[in-house]
Amino acid sequence: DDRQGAGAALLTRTRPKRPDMYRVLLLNDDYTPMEFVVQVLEQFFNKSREDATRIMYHVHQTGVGVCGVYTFEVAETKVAQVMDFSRRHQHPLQCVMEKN
Ligand code: NFA
Repeated sequence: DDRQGAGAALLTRTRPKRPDMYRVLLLNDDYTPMEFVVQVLEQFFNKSREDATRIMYHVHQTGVGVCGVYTFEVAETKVAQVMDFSRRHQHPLQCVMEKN
């Protein structure tokens, strides 16, 4: 068990548990330029040009693709950054997160 001694009464954990992880996804649309999607993957998800291009074509062809897997706070931040960047450039690109 993960509780011990006086800590059990106070419901404190002694052993840290692995955090829930969240996939961050990009969704395809008919209007966002391919080059813009590649730029997003390089800038916000630290992908190489080659990996970014592969992921972009995967999203283009299948409708959805994984950009990365992060803790809740990091995933939330990535989604907000991509949505804000896309809106500012007037592209309809959608970025969402889902529990792993
Ligand atoms: N489907 C878009 C186009 O043909 C490119 C795209 C790829 C958009 C991946 C969104 C995500 N211009």
